[in-house]
Amino acid sequence: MAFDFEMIKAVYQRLPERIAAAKKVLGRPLTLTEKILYSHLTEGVASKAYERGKSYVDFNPDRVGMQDATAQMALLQFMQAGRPKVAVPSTVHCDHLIQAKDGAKQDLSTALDKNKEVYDFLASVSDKYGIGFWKPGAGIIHQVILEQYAFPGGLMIGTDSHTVNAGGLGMIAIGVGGADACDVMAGLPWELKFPKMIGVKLTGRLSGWTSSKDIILKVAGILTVKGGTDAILEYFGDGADSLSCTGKGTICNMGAEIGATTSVFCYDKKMADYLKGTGRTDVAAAADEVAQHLRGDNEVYADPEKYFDQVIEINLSELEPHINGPFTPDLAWPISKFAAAVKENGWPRYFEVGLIGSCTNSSYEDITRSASIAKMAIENNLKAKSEFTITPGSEQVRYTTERDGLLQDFEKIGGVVLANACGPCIGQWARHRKDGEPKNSIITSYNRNFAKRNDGDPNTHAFVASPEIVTAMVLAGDLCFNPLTDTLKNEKGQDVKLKEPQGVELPLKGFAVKDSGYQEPAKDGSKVQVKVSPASERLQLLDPFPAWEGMDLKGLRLLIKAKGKCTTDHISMAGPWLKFRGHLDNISNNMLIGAVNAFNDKTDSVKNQLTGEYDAVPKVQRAYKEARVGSIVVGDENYGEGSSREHAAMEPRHLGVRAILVKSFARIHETNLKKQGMLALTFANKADYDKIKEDDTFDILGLTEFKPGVPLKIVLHHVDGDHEIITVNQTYNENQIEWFKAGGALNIIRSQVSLS
Ligand code: MIC
Ligand code: SF4
Repeated sequence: MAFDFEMIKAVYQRLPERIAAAKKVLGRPLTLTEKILYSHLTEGVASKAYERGKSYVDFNPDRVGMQDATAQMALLQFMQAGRPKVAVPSTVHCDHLIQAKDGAKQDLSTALDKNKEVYDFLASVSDKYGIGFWKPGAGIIHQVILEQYAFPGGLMIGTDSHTVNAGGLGMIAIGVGGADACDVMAGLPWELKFPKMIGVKLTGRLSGWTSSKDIILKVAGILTVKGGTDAILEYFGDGADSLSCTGKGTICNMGAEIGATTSVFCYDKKMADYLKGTGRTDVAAAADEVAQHLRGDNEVYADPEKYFDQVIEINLSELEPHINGPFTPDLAWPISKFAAAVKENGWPRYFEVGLIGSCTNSSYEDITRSASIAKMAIENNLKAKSEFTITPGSEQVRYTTERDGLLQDFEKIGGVVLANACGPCIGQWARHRKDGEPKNSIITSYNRNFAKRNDGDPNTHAFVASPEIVTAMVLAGDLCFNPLTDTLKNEKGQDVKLKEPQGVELPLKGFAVKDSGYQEPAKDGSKVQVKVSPASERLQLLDPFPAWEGMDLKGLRLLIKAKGKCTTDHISMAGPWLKFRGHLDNISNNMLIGAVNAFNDKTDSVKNQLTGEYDAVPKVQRAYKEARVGSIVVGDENYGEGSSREHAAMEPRHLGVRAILVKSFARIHETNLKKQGMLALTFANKADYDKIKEDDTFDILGLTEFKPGVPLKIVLHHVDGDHEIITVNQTYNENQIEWFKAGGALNIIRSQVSLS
């Protein structure tokens, strides 16, 4: 498999010089984050120190990863950039579009049939432009990237928020929108606000029931869903070095849930072992040669408060297993307190499904630890009391764990092995609901648990835990069961106390796979035809968005004032809508249908100011578009949290929303809005959110003098004839202002290509 050894060697060759230069400009020892970022500057060797959390900096990433649900839009944009081939190694992974229903084999064959048009498009686009293609069933993007491509000291971007998983292999890996990926594939620099740095010192050792997942569940509880915004988490300490490479990956993966730009671990023996175990002995040897550059400097870790913006310390020896939820991944409960919380809050105690696996937790170690519990169950006449599903992260893991008899252990207690794909994690789940109470619970080893995410049902309370805890819980079917202290009754009426799970980090007989599902692109793609039928419901070529009209925006109507959590799942729901990810007009029919209207507490019901009637959000916006009336969306804190899907920015752009005004943004979503030529604004005074009335009209002033760092003004015209002026902040730099003026970043690339 092509893992670009030459490229990796070139990165390692320039590391020493670039790191030495960065040390000179900063005049102090460096964190690992700084070493990797400064050695990937577009300007080459560092000429100055960048301000953390402020300076926008251009980088050259080494690689791009795309999953099928976001790759469609990324590649539709790339096709417009006019380049014959991608400028950096890139891959597409078909993982999001496979629905879980009957089990791996049947579900995969249904998906191949149903999504044929999209898979054919992605395969041919990849073939044409030199992009590696991982077929449906090959695995989930982040697991495959960890196994095949990630390398210590590298910088990559990916069109999925959990791209950060590769931090487990010492890479700075960052989730972005498709437009960013398009720029990098077109050979342009990639811009990022230089991050702040949060140091996480791990001491002690994990033992017993506690696993790596519990570290990130704990960190999420400490930092909350916003606490990592614009920051990179760097893990260090002897506790960090003691974790398996895939365990490190789990921690980095779920770092997306605290809004972190990414998370990273230092190169160590565990990473070397994983590289060797996955057939990359030469990468391990090359990394060993520059090992001191692939870790932060010792002085930094000896006195972390001096170098990081914030330091968190966790003693692994004292860490309890955690269960987080419901409805938000940062509601963290140590298992000893969880049963009481379930009872106090009246959460449905007897859960219907336990789901393990996903890109977060499907390593060989995860599967062996969970299977050790399944084995104990078999030996003690215990069976799953709820439904139980297992999602392997890649064909390599699936093949190997089947060879080693582990998947069979799950099946023996009632488990169903699903396809190597996202499945229920992204709402691709034909869930078998029993009749009964609508209010219900599920428990997963995934990373996100927003309302409606897994099955589209707002009554489903989803909880997140490690796969071994989920497996143990499944034997009880009861959220109040604590495997550390409680016993289970088996089929013979005997009390059984589970022993601690046992795992193996890497397969003793090595990994194996028969058909990994990889397809190499054509050497010369110039003759390859990319076909998109004009009649397609699932794919639509993009038309450029119109440029800014050169004046302040006046007379805008309020589309919705969203109240509370408004994640990308609320703005552009996944599940059944994933099928329209390549068709902007069709997917726009889901725009903001999950957001709660602050004026009536309903979802998908807003006032059409032209008729005075309440109607569905996309319908009302289409009416404004037709009447050529611009509109504005108002939101709460951390608006756009979660996914990297740029559809959440493109849909409002396509339907004629002009500005999104919120208390605060999640990083990727804010950038996505800017890229698409939208105005992403925040209240200078958060209390002004309360001034927005349902029937207001809005003028946005100051656009003709749009400058970095200068706030804009918005006039609120109330229906009683009064008006108020509020100040709104913006974080656009010079470049981003040009995107706004041109009507989107892609319009600029396109004009550059036509000039050259
Ligand atoms: C997710 O976990 O929410 C997704 C689905 O992987 C998204 C990407 C998408 O919406 O396609 C993500 O995390 O970025
Ligand atoms: Fe897929 Fe879920 Fe991972 Fe997103 S978080 S990539 S949907 S498995």
